[in-house]
Amino acid sequence: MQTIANYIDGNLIEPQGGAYLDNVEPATGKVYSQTPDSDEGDVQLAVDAATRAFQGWSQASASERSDAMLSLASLVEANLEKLARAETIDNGKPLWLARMVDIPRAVSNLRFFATAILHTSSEVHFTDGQAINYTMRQPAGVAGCISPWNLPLYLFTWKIAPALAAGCTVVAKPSEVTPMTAFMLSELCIEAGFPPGVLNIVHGLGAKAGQAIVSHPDVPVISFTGGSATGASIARTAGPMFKKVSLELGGKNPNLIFADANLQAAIKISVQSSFANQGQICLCGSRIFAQRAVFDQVVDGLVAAAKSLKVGDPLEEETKQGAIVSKDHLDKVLKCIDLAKEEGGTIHCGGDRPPPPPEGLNVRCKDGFFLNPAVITGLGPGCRTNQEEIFGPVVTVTPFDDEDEAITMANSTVYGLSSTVWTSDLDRAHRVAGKIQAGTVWINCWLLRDLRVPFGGMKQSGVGREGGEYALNFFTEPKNICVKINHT
Ligand code: TXE
Repeated sequence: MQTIANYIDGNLIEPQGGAYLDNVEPATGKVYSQTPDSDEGDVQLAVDAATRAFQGWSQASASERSDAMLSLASLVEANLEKLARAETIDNGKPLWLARMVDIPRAVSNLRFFATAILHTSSEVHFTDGQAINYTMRQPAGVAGCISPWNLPLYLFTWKIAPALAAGCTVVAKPSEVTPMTAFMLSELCIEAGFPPGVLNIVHGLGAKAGQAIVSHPDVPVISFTGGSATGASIARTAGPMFKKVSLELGGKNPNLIFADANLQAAIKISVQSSFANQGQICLCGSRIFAQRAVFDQVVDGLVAAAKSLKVGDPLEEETKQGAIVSKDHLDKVLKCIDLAKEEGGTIHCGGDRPPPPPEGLNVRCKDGFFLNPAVITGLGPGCRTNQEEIFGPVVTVTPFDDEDEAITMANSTVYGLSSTVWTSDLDRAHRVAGKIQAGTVWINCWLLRDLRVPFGGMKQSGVGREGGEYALNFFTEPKNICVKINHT
């Protein structure tokens, strides 16, 4: 059984307390590796190493930082197949998805920020002929980066890449549920000759290792992606310490389908936006609102497509839906399905476990955490099923009559992460997009990403924005320097 190590000051080391957590393969339900159960002592070692390395890294030229990151990116790319397989085993997602999205995206996150810093500009303000103000951007210090389990290496690199590029040194903690690819990245850092102490990876529980990072006085900047309740807890700790905090939290994203939309495309992409990665993407559209004239057609199309998605061994090429990430999370999603039934919802398909071998799952996966994707109707926008984040392969479909009603329903939750609008009316598309409370609105598409654009949420979906300059600005402190011009 493989044992994962912390990566501190350029070395792979055991947790100081010698304690480990079981790491389970979701497709089989079996423990397959051990993860450090790190504590404050391990975080202290990592912060010490990051603090020592800060001087050199923050003052290295942009091209030196860029070169180091590009070498790492090339090694990640060279190990794509190995990393994709590891991600699939650790998380339960289909191998083709890890191969096509997760690992390539980790490479592009590193490359994007490594090259972005070669093309920055500085602000200068001329003040009525009396002074010149110029703004320096200096790395904020040791950055704490805490990432979730749904897109493990993808979101881990989405945080550490801008932090490192900006000149911060990093203490990062991947989710204890999916630690493997971050561990493999630490091995690649050693192979790439990444400078010791610049990136430190501490594995362990959120309430222990995560909290130790968030509350550490020498970590002035925290970037977090995860659940809203955890985000609130982090904000409670970081607020009184006046830390800079970026929180990318949950969502309950609305997907509005108007009768004038290209329905074939709307249904095809809505199946992806509802069920991709087993519905475990913060950007998944979990509430579909369909205009009444096309409601039945949308439901029928979604149900037919959901039933055709092959649920099974994520290592098999034809699998479309892999395993839910953990037993705990599967139980949570199953409870949500029960709640939808209690609330009077009609389950058109899914919400149940696929049959055991020989009819359903293969023998390897008989104890895995699988769930058939569910399409639910008959629920109003205000019920718990339509208000609370489920974060699984579950979508509700609700009819609406006009634009105002659709917008009211879309905005009726505490979340505001993303939204999709399907219409062929250009005016309507812009009108509706302007009124939806969400950090991102996709029109006639979903998850079409550009790494330069602001990414994040309104309301309880988060604080701040990631992506492009937004992320680089977050990891730096602006300093204005005012130079008086004497007119003698
Ligand atoms: O996430 P947590 P969980 C949502 C989704 C899910 C719910 C809970 O609804 O059901 O959140 O998932 C670390 N101080 N999302 O419990 O706990 C933790 O170790 C510091 C949405 O798995 O928020 C992990 O590294 N760190 C989401 C990370 O935070 C703490 C993706 C996320 O874990 C901590 C995942 C603490 N006190 C879940 N407690 C998205 N927005 O993409 C935990 N952590």
